Amino acid sequence: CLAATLDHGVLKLTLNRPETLNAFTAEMGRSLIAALEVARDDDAVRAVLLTGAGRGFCAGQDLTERDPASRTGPPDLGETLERFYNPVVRLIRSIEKPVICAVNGVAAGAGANIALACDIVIAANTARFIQAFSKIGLIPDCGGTWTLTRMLGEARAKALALTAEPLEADTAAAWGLIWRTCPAVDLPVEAEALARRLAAGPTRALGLTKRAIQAAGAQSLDAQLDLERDLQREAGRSADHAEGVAAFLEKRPAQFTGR
Ligand code: LHQ
Repeated sequence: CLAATLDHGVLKLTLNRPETLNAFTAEMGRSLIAALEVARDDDAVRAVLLTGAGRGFCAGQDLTERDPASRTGPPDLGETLERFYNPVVRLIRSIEKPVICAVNGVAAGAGANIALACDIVIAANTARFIQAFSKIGLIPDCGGTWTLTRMLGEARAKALALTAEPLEADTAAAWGLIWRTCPAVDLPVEAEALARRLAAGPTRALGLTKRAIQAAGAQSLDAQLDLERDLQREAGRSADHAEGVAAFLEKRPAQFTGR
């Protein structure tokens, strides 16, 4: 249910249950967590590319799968989030490498919000984002209430979440919810090219950049200047910084190693 390949430093993870638009199962959750832990720990991985097989990206939780422990009563969805979904979102945000999401088709419920947790989202212009939760009496999860509010403001966040109306990918890009769209046929090639370019980059600096930008929303400019000082000190000591400057002075392309 999850295909993983490592090529040119890009760990490509493909949600692979196309007959259900890649709806999430417990097995898929466990596999995704394990793959993201590899991405975090293995130096050979310098970027992650998450996408879906078939015509959809991910339709959220597989609504046919019930937790066996809850057959006799209502399910404990808090437990489901803590076991499967929250670790995925926490990993995406804390891996200090670029995590790119190529949204190839509809992204609904948890599928939408896992996509939006990624660092760079590029979507097929045929894709849609649906906060489907209210249709089944739930609230947005996987950080959706946080992500949507930060990226769009309360007015759009609330309207999307309360109505569950689909948001076209082009509108999502115009609103600043995702980076950009491209024609659906071009998405695999464009996303792969972007992921490879980032995987060939100065991984340490990219990871520290991610950390700094994520910290920015929660602190003052003064504190952020302190953080930039500390992280720039660290970046300045990296082999890739030395290589970047040497390459510039020698008028040649830099050969970054990720260290
Ligand atoms: C599906 C699903 C699906 C199973 C399509 N499950 N089969 C929830 C609970 C627990 C803990 C944590 O968090 C969450 C978070 C959530 O994610 S809640 C939100 C769950 N997702 C949804 O409510 C979305 C349900 N799906 C849809 O509304 C539609 O399928 C969308 C709008 C995504 C796509 O519509 P269409 O393009 O018209 O496709 P379709 O509906 O015909 O779906 C294709 C097949 O995929 C179909 O099966 P079939 O055998 O009839 O061909 C669907 O039953 C199946 N499928 N989503 N979540």
